[in-house]
Amino acid sequence: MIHSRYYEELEKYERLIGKKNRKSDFYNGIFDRYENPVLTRDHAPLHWRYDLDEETNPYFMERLGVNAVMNSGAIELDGKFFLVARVEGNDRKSFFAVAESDSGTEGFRFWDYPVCLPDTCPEETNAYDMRLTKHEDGYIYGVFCSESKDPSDPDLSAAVAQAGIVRTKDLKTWERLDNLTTLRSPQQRNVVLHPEFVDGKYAFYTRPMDGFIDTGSGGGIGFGLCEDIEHAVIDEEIIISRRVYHTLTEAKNGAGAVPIKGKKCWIHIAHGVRNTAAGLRYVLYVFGTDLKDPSKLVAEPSGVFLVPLGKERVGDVSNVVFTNGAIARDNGDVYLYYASCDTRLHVATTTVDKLEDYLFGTPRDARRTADCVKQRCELIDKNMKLLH
Ligand code: M1P
Repeated sequence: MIHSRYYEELEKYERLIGKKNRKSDFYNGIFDRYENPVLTRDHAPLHWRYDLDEETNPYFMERLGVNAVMNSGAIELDGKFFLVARVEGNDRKSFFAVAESDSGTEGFRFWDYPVCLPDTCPEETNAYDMRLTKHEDGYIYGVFCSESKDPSDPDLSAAVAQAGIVRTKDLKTWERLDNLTTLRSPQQRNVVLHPEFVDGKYAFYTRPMDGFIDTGSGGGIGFGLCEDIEHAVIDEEIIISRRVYHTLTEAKNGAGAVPIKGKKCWIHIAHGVRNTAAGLRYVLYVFGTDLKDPSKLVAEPSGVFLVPLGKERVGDVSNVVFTNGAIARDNGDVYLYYASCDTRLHVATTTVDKLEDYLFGTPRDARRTADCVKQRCELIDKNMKLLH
């Protein structure tokens, strides 16, 4: 028999899913934030967490709790919004699960079962942060981090990050392909597949790194081509968004959402990391690349795009915002899904036109205080003329 407490919890759950989400009063002219997160640990269905049977679970205890719901790939299919979320169990293992909504800003509901990917990598301990690419070859690809223990290092936390690749047509049946091999970089995380062929080849944004945490000699976000997606191998990775001293990318950076095709450029929403006395701080930034040659940087506005604010600053890994999914609709509306502190998922909305105005209208980083203050004084001078 179903435990009576289930019905009480179900009512709370349905209230949460049905909660309206409004734009918050945050303003910067670039994007709108929303009052509530779109996915949290409480959005995980009760039947994933509890044994509902009164006989085997007399205290109606969570048997397999969910700790966090965060970094999600995003895709629009037949006018609906789908997220492939990173769900982290109480056991620290992450898995993927599809949540869908009609509006994109509220009402996300998980499907009954999480995604069960073909288990082809016995050494893989953890899988997370899937980017979903609707590729012009007709498949939807999921590229994610496949993490395993580093067998060559006795340190218990020594791990290896690789890019796992799967594909599907319906988010239900998934085919696993070989992990990406990058001949010149021992580890990879934050790998994104470009939606179009480039020179007749599959194009990936990579993040070359020497170690699991530190990117070491990895200079930033890379770009590489491969012939065969089923056995993807990249030889050369060229750096397209560099790490730079005393900027938001100083410690590391990584590709985020699948780039959005604008009118003037490919729009990339990525993350940058710097080190502080309070630990690593992750923020989002935006850059643009050439429509014909997506490896060529054409717009690099100065500074941060989206940072953790207010309640977003606190969570399991504080001072972090991270994105691996955005949806750009045919009418130009953009839904950016970003997680805060590896704990919950939010949405911000904007448009392709606004993003391009931001990309080409925001000054570049002047790199030195003296030049930055000059840049600001020029803006003030211009405004003073208007104001007086
Ligand atoms: O904890 C913050 C983020 O850390 C990693 O990003 P990066 O590889 O750039 O350090 C990722 O594991 C990501 O999942 C996480 O949100």
